[in-house]
Amino acid sequence: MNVLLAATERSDRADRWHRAFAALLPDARIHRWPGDAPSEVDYALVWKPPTEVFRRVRVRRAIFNLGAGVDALLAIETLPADVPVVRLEDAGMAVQMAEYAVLAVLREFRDADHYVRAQRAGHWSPLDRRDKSAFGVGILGAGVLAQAVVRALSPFGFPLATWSRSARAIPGAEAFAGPPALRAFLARSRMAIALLPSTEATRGLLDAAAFAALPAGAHVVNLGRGDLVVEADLVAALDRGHLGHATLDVFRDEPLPPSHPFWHHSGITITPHVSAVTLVAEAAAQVAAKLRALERGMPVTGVVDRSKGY
Ligand code: NDP
Ligand code: OXD
Repeated sequence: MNVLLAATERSDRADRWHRAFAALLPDARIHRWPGDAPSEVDYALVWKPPTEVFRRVRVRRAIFNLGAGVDALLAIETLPADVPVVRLEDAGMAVQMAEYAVLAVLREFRDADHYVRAQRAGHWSPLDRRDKSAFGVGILGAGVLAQAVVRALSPFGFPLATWSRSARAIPGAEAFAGPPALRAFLARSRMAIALLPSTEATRGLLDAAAFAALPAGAHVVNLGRGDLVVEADLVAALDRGHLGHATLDVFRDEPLPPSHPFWHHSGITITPHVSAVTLVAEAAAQVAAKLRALERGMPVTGVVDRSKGY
């Protein structure tokens, strides 16, 4: 079996992927892009591969995306249309997303920033307890990662809701589905946490109209992809005081350019795409197990529906 590894973002990481797959797939010949790529392989294991990969190498069985989001891969015009694309599902990312979301929600609900500022100013400045029943947390998305966020937030007793393309019943969360339900979903979301993929239908979804539909003082958290948010509309909604805060982990341009206004906006907290990092050992084990299942003629989950874009 011939396998091509094209994970070229960082060479130290590519070495780690190579070692992990070599250990998990001892019968496979693992070729590295660009070094020793043959003209044909059975499987390709890729993360943000250059366009040239699919021009030079024919993939016969399946392409594994070494990440959960497939937007970058599906945007490659040379991606073969007839080869299944399989994405990562959880692989150690769900618990990380849950941690991040809980941190963001509790930081806001418990006024952590206020107390940091008060301590710095030497002020003893207790605030009234917030009304939890009025502190709706809405998660845009109801997939693998969103479900982990719902499970992690459930014990705290916030009114939880999800919004997805199709109706999804997740225990402990009110389910909203489809564009007609978006306004009502946003209107009850004091915190709105985006965990959507970037697709034709979701790009620019969080725009001026969406922000206006959120309650006054709302906090937007984007953990999905940067292009879900219309950046100028977000800054405008923060500047006019309708939105209280934004916590952003993903951006249209990554790394976020040094001159970008988000860096120094007092209403924005930034992290550098770390809400859920890909863990090489867990991810490689998942990919290797699916690859072996395909070799046995078994079906696998996580096959991307290209018509939906995720
Ligand atoms: P899933 O495919 O499991 O879930 C996607 C969810 O989005 C589904 O509930 C789906 O609805 C919903 N959705 C898709 N399109 C629409 C739409 N047009 N309207 C409403 N809902 C929609 O993905 P994951 O949970 O595994 O991952 C989600 C995203 O998180 C990834 O695509 C990636 O972009 C991002 N990500 C970010 C990371 C980070 O570090 N910041 C790390 C990993 C992933 P339905 O249930 O009906 O299908
Ligand atoms: C992913 C990511 O999609 O790292 O896995 O964002």
